[in-house]
Amino acid sequence: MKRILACWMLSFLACITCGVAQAEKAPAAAAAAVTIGGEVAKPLRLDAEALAKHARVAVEANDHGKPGRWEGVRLIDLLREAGVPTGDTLRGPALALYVRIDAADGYRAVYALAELDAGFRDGEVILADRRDGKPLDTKEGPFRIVAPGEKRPARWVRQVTAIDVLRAPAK
Ligand SMILES: Nc1nc2c(c(=O)[nH]1)N[C@H]1C(S)=C(S)[C@@H](COP(=O)(O)O)O[C@H]1N2
Ligand SMILES: [Mo]
Repeated sequence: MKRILACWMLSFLACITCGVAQAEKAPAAAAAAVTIGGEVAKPLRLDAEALAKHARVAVEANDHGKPGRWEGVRLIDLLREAGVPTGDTLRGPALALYVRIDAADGYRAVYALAELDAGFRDGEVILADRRDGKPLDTKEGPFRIVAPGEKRPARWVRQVTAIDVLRAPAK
């Protein structure tokens, strides 16, 4: 009888600890991904593993006069994977599309889709996950937009959670 009781108590304790551990893990796992949605053919949820499958690029830029080297993936490559028109197909009605970047703290900024496409502009806008060889810290990451061509880093959205393609409404 004693044995049965001890066994029951052990499994009860194991259950509780396991439950607590999972509850603690859940928010961190949810934050470590970026969704791509809105007017896209194929909505995506990108975590570090999914991002690693894309071509990596490195950009050098100044953040308030402080030089840095960020690594990540071109935003336009992610949008293309989501089925958004890019390159030669980015024409006509697609020029009314814009991209809203949302952050965990409620901050948001937009880019016109054409601003992100190499057929229109130089200067790659990237979704960065590393700075100076290290993963981004919690204030900046895990994912941040870096747009080296900008004179001020105000659209370099930190803690990116969602990227949505929207259409400017008709007048
Ligand atoms: N999530 C988020 N990203 C943000 C901001 C913010 O308040 N929240 N501020 C922006 C502004 S106005 C600037 S100047 C830069 C500042 O970046 P830093 O904190 O790395 O210097 O981040 C931009 N990205
Ligand atoms: Mo700013």
